Amino acid sequence: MKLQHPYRSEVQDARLIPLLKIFAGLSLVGLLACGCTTKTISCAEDPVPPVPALTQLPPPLPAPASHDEKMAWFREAKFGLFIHWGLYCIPAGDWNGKRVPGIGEWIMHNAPIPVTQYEQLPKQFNPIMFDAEAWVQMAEDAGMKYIVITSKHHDGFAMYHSHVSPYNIYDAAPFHRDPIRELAQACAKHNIKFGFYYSQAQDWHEPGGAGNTNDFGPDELKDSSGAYDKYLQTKAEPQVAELLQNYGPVCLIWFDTPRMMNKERGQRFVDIVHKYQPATLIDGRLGAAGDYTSTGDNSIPNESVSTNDWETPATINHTWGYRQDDTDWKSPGEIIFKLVDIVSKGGNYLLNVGPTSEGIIPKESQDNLRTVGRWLKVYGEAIYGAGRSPFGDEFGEFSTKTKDHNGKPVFLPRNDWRCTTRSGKLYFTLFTIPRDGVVELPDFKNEITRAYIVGDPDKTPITIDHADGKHLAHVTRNGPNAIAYTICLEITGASVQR
Ligand code: JFZ
Repeated sequence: MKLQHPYRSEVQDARLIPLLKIFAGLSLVGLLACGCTTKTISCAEDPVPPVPALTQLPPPLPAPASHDEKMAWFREAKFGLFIHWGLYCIPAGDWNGKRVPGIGEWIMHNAPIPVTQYEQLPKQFNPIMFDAEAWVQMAEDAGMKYIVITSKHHDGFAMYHSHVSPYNIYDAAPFHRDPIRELAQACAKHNIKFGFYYSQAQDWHEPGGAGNTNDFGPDELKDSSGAYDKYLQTKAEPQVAELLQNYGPVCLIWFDTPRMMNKERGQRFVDIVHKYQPATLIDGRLGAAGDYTSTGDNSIPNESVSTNDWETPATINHTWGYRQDDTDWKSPGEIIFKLVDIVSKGGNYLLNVGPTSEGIIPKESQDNLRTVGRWLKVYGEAIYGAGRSPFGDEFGEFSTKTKDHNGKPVFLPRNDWRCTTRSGKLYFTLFTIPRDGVVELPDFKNEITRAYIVGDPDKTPITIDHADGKHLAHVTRNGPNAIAYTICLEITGASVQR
């Protein structure tokens, strides 16, 4: 049974937690077998997860010897879990009974909610169903290799136990736990890389932070008066230093919306990262050079990118932070297509979930991600550490007729198949298989020494005809794992000869 939204619940008092736990325990022994004691508390199906004991975290990683060494895990990982979790999941898209349009984590800005009202939210933030182990297990089941969570979003509220500002989940909320610490621990146990989103420039809670012009006036004034630098030096920079010192190895820091960041300010963050954890990657939205680039949200390039490492941050519905009205989930098939598409163009896919104020990742996101994970169990060798497509025609082409509103030709994507590579191997993931089972693949001169469906333990040969400047693969439709098949063509030579 689903828990009621705590925003509307009567049970918001920390003093009730021990009671809740007793109820949960009792429910386990069957005394409450028929369900909940109140609408808000646990029931037999949903026991409150135990609070994990704190264990030692592994030390940070040593300084990498080269950029390639630094990027190695990222190039292998390909698929990561983004988590946007913060106070905004309490209103969940509604404020004072009205729906506030826009992405959920922007509700303070969009409503707008005055800072004096928004800062009352922590008092009712008590996500007792939060279970770091379950979240990380879900990421693992989904085949994701790294997790990036909002340690502080634009609203300025730290989701960890910060000693720099009391505006954090440990000190200001009845929860009185550090979910980031618990996640760091679970990630270490499951061998999943762990990193942080940190909003360095925008901080709507601080007079000197960028973005809150309603409460604190125009940003230019904060810049010229020195208030912005004061905010950076007394909150943002020390908080980033905390995150790098207290949570074990940090795989990356995902800075964002670099308003008023200049070279000098950006460099201060770079220096902090290098000082405490030289192996930590910096994304492309700091305002100073990072280690890889982030595309626009949900945007996948039309072509292969060979010049730099990159990542597409993407939503699984249409918001990052939880909104109760957004239930338009991307299907497992859509997610798999995007993942293969991104990998075939040389990038990573950082796919977001928005947990609720109870601490639960919406079930539909979990189900869809787990389906993707089952597919990856079979076809993962075409994804993890795989290289870009040596072709390119499969991505589509610009229309010669249709123009967009800027007068530029529209790109017409094709999505019949995508190709990823490992040395001596071409992986064709087939998204459309014609009725006769004959799939047209591009021409190349290398000899095919073996062809089979990935995951087939016998590697039963599939027929590939080569004639008239194309390859024709003969495959069976509607076999197992039918969301998309990946076939492997083993070829001679170090690279594809066209
Ligand atoms: C930012 C945030 O404002 C948003 O709340 C969310 O955290 C998202 C992941 O990042 O929004 C952006 C930032 C950059 C672009 C688009 C949305 N961009 O470069 O296209």
